[in-house]
Amino acid sequence: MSAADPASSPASRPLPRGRFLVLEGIDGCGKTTQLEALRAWLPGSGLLPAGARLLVSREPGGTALGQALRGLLLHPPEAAAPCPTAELLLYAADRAQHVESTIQPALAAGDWVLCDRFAGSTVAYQGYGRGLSLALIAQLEAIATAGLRADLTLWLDLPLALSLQRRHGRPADRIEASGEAFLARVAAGFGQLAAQRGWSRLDASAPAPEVTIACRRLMEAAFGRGDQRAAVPSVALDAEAPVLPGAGA
Ligand code: T5A
Repeated sequence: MSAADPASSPASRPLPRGRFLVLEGIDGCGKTTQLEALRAWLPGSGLLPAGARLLVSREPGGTALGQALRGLLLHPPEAAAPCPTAELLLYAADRAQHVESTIQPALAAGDWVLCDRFAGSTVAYQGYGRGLSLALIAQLEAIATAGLRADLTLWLDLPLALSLQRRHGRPADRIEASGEAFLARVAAGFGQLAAQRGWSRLDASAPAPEVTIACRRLMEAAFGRGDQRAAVPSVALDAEAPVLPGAGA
């Protein structure tokens, strides 16, 4: 094949499977802030192969079904608030739909997916927080994710007191309103999970720009840069589906 053959150009070669990146941590730890910074930086970072796109998503709510579930989970009418087991199953349903219809197809096409929360949040909130069976949660995780694991999970570690301070004056959703003892168990659960699953820890109490630089360094260390550099910056796509009637924020 000659060098001039269009079939040999990088754009015509099938892309390698994409990368799955996840941000985890307690409420208010700065995930949304860092997600936006990474959404702006990653496409031109040189980490994505030429032609790969960046898909930005979240749980719950990364699909149309997930948007409806998000409303039921976080802002249900009082009479419709789910009990802990129903809550667990709704998060699992959101994840199953998200993995099968959005994340796996994107990764298979060679695109990268950056996601605000994934399966670790269920272990932290429904397992350590609500006290539901960790063995049952592991079974549900296997079903909902079909074995998908993140290539890199960044854990934004923030003391609970700072999380509460950052959210001061903002209306709490149903999970955030579950009380300080619940949130303390969730925070401790994230610490255990990070150690068990080999997550990368960031000090989320540092100023946001410093946290962003630390996130970038971890991504560069994990995925390298140089010969994969895209000739033109990739584009960032938003996986969030339109809000359905009755679905809250
Ligand atoms: N949940 C989720 C479960 O119970 N089980 C599950 O399986 C899953 C997937 C999701 C809720 O659902 C629960 C967990 C959650 O309670 P959500 O709306 O996605 O709800 O809630 P959060 O993920 O908690 O999002 P938040 O918006 O509350 O927090 P973020 O995104 O972590 O924080 P962010 O970036 O919005 O920042 C909060 C404030 O702090 C400031 C920001 O400007 C903002 O004002 N800030 C900083 N201030 C100082 N220094 C920094 N470094 C800062 N970074 C941000």
